[in-house]
Amino acid sequence: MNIHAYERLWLVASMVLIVGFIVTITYGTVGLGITMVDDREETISPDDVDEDDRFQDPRVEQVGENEFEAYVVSMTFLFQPDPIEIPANNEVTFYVTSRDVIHSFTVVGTNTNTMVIPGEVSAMTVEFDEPGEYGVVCNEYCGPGHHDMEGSLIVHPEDEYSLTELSVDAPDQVGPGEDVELTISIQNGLLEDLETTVDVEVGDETLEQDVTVPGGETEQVSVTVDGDDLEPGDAEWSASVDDEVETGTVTIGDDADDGGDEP
Ligand SMILES: [Cu+2]
Repeated sequence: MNIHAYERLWLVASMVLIVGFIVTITYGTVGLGITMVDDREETISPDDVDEDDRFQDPRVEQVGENEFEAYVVSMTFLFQPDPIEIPANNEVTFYVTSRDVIHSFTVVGTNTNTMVIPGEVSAMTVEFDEPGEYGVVCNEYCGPGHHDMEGSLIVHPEDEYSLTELSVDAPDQVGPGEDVELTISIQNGLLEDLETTVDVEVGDETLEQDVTVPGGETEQVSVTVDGDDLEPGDAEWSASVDDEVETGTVTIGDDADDGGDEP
């Protein structure tokens, strides 16, 4: 059978196109690692997000030497936690769920992007090489505040990353000349030990104390400031560990409200 040269050319060209389409679709579905949000992860009722161990306290956790997990809750019109803070050059698995309607969790300028469906947990493992601040947006229309739904993801250089939390128990008031005692709890969320210094200021007095907090544990430090060194009146106090700071005020001497006459 004689086929005209042009006819043959078009036949070949259309075959190439069809093969090209199949190759690109296959690459898009398999090669790029794009998956559907499905039931492989445990499901969760949107009403029970507050009682769920994973999501009642949205957070980042270290689970292995270079492995972290981030539990993120999205809702109209925000993400929790905000900001999300992770270390660079470590594997981070994000688990994201929704409290209300369909959202997305999209880290701007990266291919970290997932749909977030109420009742489902979206999971994806990523590693950021570039420290910096990235925007997190929702790209599924979720209501009138959708355009304001944004969060941020801060990628810290690996050696500057910490998961330290500080809480301070301090008196509101002490009698004249009495010592002021601050009880400082330092929680170390990393698996490695934290060797650091607690800096305490009460009024004009400053004190510091070295502390080692084992990985995953909380250590309490008590710091006492001699009451004789403090002026009567309101004194500001602060306690800091690395970048974490807690502040407050303690009244030294008699409360001005209890009728005492000022000299
Ligand atoms: Cu939205």
